[in-house]
Amino acid sequence: MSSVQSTTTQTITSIPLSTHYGDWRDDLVKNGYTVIKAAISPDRAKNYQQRAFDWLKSFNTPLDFENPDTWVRENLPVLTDINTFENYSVVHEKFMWDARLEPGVFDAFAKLWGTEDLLVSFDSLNVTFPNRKDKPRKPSWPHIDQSPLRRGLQCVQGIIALSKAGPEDGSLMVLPRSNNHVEEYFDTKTDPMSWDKIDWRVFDEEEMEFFHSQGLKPIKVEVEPGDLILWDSRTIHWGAEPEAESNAIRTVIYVSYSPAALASAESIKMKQQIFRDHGATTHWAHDNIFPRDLLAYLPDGSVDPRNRSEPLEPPELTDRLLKVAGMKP
Ligand SMILES: O=C(O)CCC(=O)C(=O)O
Ligand SMILES: [Fe+2]
Repeated sequence: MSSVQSTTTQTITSIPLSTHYGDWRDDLVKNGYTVIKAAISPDRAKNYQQRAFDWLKSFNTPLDFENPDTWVRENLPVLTDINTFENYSVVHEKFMWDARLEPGVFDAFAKLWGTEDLLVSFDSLNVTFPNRKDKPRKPSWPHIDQSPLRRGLQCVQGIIALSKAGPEDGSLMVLPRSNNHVEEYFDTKTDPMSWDKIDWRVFDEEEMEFFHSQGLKPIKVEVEPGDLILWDSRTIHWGAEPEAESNAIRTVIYVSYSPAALASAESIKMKQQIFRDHGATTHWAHDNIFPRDLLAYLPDGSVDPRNRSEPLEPPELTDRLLKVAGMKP
């Protein structure tokens, strides 16, 4: 881990949103999540998926997208246990920036926040192969990406779907309306001394009972390529791996924008350093800026000789890119 500390400002006030917009913003506020259909055209989404696959192929392993026998760790660059790629500067590859900057994605967040003066997260790529032969399916991992110390809506996360997700496929699971119950849960069922500053809180099965007893039930967010899922970081969620019947290679890019005005000078400075390093940070864009490892480590702890400190194909540094990256006021 880098020596740079994370920035976390617990004091910022929550972002007020109305519940009477008459569009998807109402669902986001009420249910804690929403899906914007075809934020990107399906053809463009398929093209991004192909570019993600080309990136995986650039490591010159026997990986073959048509042959499930080759869907094993040895044939893949280092990935996390939630099937995300965040090293090798992938976060700053042109295809990742192009997807983030797609007008349908940018405009959705601009509409949500009522401003085009936004910052974007430097977040990862997820490629999840169904029925991996070398790895058991990860059980559910319900969590939120906001500390109990922060109150109200402070971050809206996003997933750009580049593959289809039907009932048997890998996708985001959400507990609708849990965004409106987690604070009550923390206040009535937990000890404030246990509240951590980290914007990450996992719920075990027993804790989930509280929410189930309020009638909340998890659902899988089904999507078509090009759909944009948005959710409140306080909504309980997890990424579900594909079931045995699935043959879809789940491919998604995480993206979150928030108003630049919410970022502290310290957060901007940190973001700029991470951008120069071609590094990745958290799901958040304006705060909770935390550098992820720049180096890719193999399971034995050694640095992957395939490590890359810059993208294969860098993005064009347009005015908009530099602004949302925090490099230009
Ligand atoms: O991959 C997913 O669907 C969920 C990942 C996640 O928890 C997140 O992006 O915050
Ligand atoms: Fe999450």
